[in-house]
Amino acid sequence: MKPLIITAAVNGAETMREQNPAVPYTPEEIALEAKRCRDAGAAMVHVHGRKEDGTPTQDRETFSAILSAVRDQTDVLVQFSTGGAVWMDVETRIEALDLKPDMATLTTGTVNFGEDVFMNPLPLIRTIAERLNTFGIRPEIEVFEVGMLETAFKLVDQGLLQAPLHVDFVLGVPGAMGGDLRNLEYLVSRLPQDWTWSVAGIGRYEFPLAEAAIRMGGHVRVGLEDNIYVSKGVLAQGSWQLVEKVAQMAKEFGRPLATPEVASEILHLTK
Ligand code: KMH
Ligand code: ZN
Repeated sequence: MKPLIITAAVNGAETMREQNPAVPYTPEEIALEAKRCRDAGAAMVHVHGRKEDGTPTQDRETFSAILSAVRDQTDVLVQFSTGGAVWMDVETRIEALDLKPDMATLTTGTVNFGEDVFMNPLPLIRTIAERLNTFGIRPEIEVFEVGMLETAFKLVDQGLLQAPLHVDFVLGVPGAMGGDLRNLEYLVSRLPQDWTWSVAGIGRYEFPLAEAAIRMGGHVRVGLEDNIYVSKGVLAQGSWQLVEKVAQMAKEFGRPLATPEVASEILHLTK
């Protein structure tokens, strides 16, 4: 069976220690968590920058420290967020891309995000795509709504993005597409055969959608960015514990886990 890529979204921009004390903020904490996630079965980590007090930052120096700290600890693939936090402008969001992470996210549309709006108008999407192309970084297309998939198709047609793409379906954000399994099935049905996909179920949708992705031949993202509980009412001790749970599900289903090397091949990261 096809190897399963588990991505650990270890911190995000919104999850704070007040909600779960295990959220890593500093580069050293992020690196330690990345190693634990790798040991639990993750092939990639998705990272946001944080200041000492947890304030989100996309600062280049912070990302540089994160990248070297993680690479000192483990061979896990490192994916930078270009989403940052809802209040950041585009240049802030992409100022660290010249560090050439293994991958970076690209959200292809604007969406309600709880009480906020995650702004991604077309000119901003083009700016990020061009920057990714400049540094030869493969994007992970973040799809919170079906229109974002249409935009990804259009950008491929226009030559700004190169197929086959990897798409991460983020389902269950309040105000965006919900975590109903039928939404995932529909989105997957729209993908060209040679594209790859993962799902990030938000909150209580994390594990049901992970289970579906394992069964459907997709890949899985879990982590404290998306969900802080390992089971109903029980806080996760770290993203590694969420990874561990998905690794166990994969084992029971008979899907082997992708190493970073295998994940690089599946995601066409190897040049
Ligand atoms: N923090 C969200 C507003 C990404 O990492 O690319 C956006 C986000 C997406 O987390
Ligand atoms: Zn993120």
